[in-house]
Amino acid sequence: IQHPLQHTWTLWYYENDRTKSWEDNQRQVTNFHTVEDFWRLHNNIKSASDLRQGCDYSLFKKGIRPMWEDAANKSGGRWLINVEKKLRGPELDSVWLEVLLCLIGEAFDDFGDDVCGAVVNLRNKGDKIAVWTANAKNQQAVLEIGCKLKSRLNIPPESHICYQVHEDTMVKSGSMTKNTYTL
Ligand code: M7G
Repeated sequence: IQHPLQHTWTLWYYENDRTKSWEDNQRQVTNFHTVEDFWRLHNNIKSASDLRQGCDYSLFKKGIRPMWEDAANKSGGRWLINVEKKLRGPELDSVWLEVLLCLIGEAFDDFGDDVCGAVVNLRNKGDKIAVWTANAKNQQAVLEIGCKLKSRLNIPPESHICYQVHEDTMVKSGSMTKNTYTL
């Protein structure tokens, strides 16, 4: 007997191939919709910290592409967690796993509909993990999702996480993007 999840999820892998467009470098790895298939997948792929610099994993609800342009993301934004490069290893992997478990385990209660997916970016300037939500104007949903993340990831109160609107990220890069909410 397999244990069904609330949603079917798609794992995406991004590899930075300069001969292709950003969109073409995003590839669907697989879909799953049971607890058992999640663990089978998790146990059989490279951990995030073993990906090459410049690569990403994304986990999104089936039907949502891990891109700003997708209808489900275009009004949204992301809670961004910067993970120092020295934590690339078991620490990064455990934060990423906890984020995945929050998603597939529907940790966000009444606000789960606002969750689109999550992304881990392996970058020379510092790794990033983000949870993408559907609508930056749904203040209550955004804040509740951020609070839940902060508590599930054991982020201390004095350490802040920021929410950035995709429309702002599109036009500014990286650390220059303004933070719409901070927790
Ligand atoms: P990144 O990989 O999110 O972060 O964005 P990084 O700056 O730390 O590497 C790098 C670049 O990838 C952006 O400046 C865009 O050119 C492209 N890119 C990233 N995202 C998330 C998107 C997206 O959703 N859509 C499109 N078209 N390009 C994106």
